[in-house]
Amino acid sequence: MQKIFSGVQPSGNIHIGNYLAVIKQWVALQEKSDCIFCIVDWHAITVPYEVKALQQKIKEVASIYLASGINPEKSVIFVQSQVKEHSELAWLLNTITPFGDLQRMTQFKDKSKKLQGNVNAGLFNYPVLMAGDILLYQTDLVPVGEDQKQHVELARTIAKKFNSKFGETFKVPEVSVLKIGAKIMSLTEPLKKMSKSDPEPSRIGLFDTPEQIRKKIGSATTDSDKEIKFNPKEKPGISNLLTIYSLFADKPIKDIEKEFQGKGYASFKSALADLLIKKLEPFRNKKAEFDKNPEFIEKILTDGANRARKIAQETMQKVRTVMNL
Ligand code: AQP
Repeated sequence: MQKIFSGVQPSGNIHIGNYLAVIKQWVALQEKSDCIFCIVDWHAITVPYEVKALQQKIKEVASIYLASGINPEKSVIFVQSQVKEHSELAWLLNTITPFGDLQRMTQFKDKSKKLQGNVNAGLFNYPVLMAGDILLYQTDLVPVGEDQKQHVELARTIAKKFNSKFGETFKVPEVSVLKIGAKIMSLTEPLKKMSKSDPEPSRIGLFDTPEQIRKKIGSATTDSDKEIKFNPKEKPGISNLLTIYSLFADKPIKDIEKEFQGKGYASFKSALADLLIKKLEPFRNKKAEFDKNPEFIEKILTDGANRARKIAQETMQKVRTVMNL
């Protein structure tokens, strides 16, 4: 069976971009693959974070995985920092990763700009840790959003370099990025991607209340004319909303354009808010259920870490042998 690895950072409120581009794909993949879904807390601390809230954020990501339909009996769900081999492999891979390759990473440049130069070495080395995450599990396929594609490509380069230097050790993973929905844009600045770390009301969180959803969709940036037409270059705002509608309704964009022909933005936005309120209801309900029973999530994460650690230790044994460590 093909092996899948992917993850989400517990770095804020998980939004519909994270869900539509990635988590939704996982649910279908787990039927036919061996899946490992990680909560990548070591990545989340590469930028300033709220220390006291971190464990709560980790539990929230786990609730989202479960509420989306990830089955913990089939798939492994675990927290990165509970499997120490991730940091060990990252260090070793650092020694074969060219500095220049890391300097070229778009996400590093974007995040450095956001942090106005207040950047730590962890953020710079983030893609090497991510390569370690993927390669530890002999992964075949990594489903990610558009913004993480470059990092998976670097993981491929690192795997090939390691194999040629030390002998066949790692599988070289493929990347999987959706054709539509791989980059959901900000509601307030539709030329930028929706991001957990951007201020509200730029995103819809999976636990947002119906009132918040209606308000944010109502105030989402659109364009000066009134036509509901998909044209990301000229009408980025409405095109982004059409993409979100299409992915939640499982309907082609062309059909939605027809349905709202001549109806104007207000009526389209109201229908989109209704749809999101309905589709996100299970996330709110499940979260309330899990909040009442924290031991349930803790048990799943402990079991998951034990299963993940076993695979990771096997790979590390091979790595130490070929590197003569
Ligand atoms: N706007 C997006 N549209 C589609 N996919 C997205 N992803 C992130 N933003 C969008 C994908 O979601 C997965 C998990 O993301 P992450 O937790 O690794 O963090 P990120 O890529 O840095 O995304 P954020 O939401 O912008 O988080 P912050 O603000 O914390 O940096 C990844 O596969 C990502 O591609």
